[in-house]
Amino acid sequence: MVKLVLVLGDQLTPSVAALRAADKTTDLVVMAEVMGEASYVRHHPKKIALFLSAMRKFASALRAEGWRVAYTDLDDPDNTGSISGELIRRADEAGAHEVLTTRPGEWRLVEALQNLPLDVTMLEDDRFIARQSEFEEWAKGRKQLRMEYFYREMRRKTGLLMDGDAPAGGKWNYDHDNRKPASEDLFKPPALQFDPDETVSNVLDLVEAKFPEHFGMLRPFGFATDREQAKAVLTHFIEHYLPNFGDFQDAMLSGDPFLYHALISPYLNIGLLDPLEVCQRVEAAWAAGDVPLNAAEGFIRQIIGWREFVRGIYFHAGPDYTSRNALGHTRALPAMFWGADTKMACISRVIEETRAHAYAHHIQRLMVTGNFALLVGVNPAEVHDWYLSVYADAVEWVEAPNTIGMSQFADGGLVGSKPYVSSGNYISKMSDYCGSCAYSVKAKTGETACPFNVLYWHFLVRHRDRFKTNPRMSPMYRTWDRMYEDRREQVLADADRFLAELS
Ligand code: FAD
Ligand code: DLZ
Ligand code: SF4
Repeated sequence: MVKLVLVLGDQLTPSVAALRAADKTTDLVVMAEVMGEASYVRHHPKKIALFLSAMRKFASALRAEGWRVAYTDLDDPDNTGSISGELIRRADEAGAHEVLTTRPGEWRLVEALQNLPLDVTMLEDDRFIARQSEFEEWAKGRKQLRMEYFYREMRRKTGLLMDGDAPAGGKWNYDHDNRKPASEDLFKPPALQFDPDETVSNVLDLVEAKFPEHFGMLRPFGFATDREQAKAVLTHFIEHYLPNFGDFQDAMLSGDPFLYHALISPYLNIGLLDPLEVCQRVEAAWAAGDVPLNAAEGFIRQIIGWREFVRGIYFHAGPDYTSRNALGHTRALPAMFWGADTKMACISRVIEETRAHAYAHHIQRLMVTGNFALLVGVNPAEVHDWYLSVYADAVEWVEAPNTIGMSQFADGGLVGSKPYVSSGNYISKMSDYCGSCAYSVKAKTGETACPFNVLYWHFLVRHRDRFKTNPRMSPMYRTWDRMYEDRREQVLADADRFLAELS
């Protein structure tokens, strides 16, 4: 009896679990471009174009390998508009009752597939270094789940940067070496971009016609959309950027949105690159003496540490994770996140880069937009929807723990031990944004004071009961308590005025 084999838009790996378990000679692969997935949040047009282009190319590659593929185009008149609808339609057409799937990366889709009136087998997505059961085993009995310890387990498991049982170079983590601000590098080759081929051009026309209202610039579109191109992006990174990755990982520079970052998260997340292979290539570059240890370790930690850790957290925490709101924040997302004018140069820069590229690097997401949303008390569900919409690499399993957890502290400390909040000083130190800002980062109070400077204290005061005993935050409360009374009143009044104007 024919089985349907579902391949979702982020499962574009020839060896994904459902394809491994299927029989090419009898089974039918189902892939579907559907409005439900393309618009459940208002995805950036570049993100939609990336997913649809890569899906079309992957379907062609499967056919070339001898698979039968039932592929639904977005504008197919019979398109039912949802993954469930397409599976039911294809099951009727093929006389099938059974569906093989690989577990989706979003609870929403897991639940939709579990509720299908078909016989669904859901296999674990094993394109990760840790199985979920390993994460659960590691998490069992721990009071706090911290990335650093999980990361060490993953180093031991993979043998990456290990010298027997010890970490290469003697230290597990070289983050302390990774804190330099950047200046313009005239000799840095630009990021690798690809001219749209016929498949991509057709998708771009489709996306332009169907999603004219979505925030973000569709063109120019230079994303990799197949495995070969994604590998070329990785090679470009290793050869040209990786040596500086560690040093400038936290830096932000107005003329250079990409700096020395890898730009590979969308390809890892949709299945065009494999995380272990990526790390092995980086390790080989270090072993060959081409890159320093702080760069190789810093990079590998992001993948086998953070990426694996947040995935474990997402499935560990359960389907209600995205509605958590530990700090009780209720403010609507300010219009500046969708491009409305703001005098804050840092926010304006990051939003413009996001609009243009469907990309911002980690520190821009965490310490500029995320920091601001947290300080002003935006409802974390709205912040989550925004991050899920605007970045090409956003799939919920990775986006939600980063947003709800790391950035907004809405999970009450599951991902991070303290909220990532800072005054303008951090942004000033790590970027060149403040030089062109209408506000002064040096001014601590008054009309022209950097809003981060007053909002930072306002946040700490609002949440004093929760954070005053946190050992990593109590020094800040002591600093606040030592300030003159009139200075404290001025800071809070300035913050209140800013917040009132924001509303
Ligand atoms: P690099 O800086 O070059 O890092 C290399 C790789 O490490 C990345 O490609 C990525 O796969 C991995 N990585 C680095 N940091 C993290 C992290 N914190 N969590 C998981 N993987 C990480 N990443 C996503 O892939 N999808 C998201 O939707 C996403 N949303 C985020 C939302 C917020 C609020 C924050 C603070 C971070 C988010 N991140 C997300 C993590 C990180 O910002 C991106 O992975 C990174 O910016 C991707 O760019 P890059 O490939 O150039 O990464
Ligand atoms: C993000 C996305 C988009 C824009 N479109 C589709 C689509 O048309 N068909 C599809 O199968 N998947 C799409 N995706 C990805 C899914 O929304 C979802 O993020 C992942 O499949 C979750 O694992
Ligand atoms: Fe941002 Fe403040 Fe610097 Fe302006 S002064 S760019 S608001 S950190």
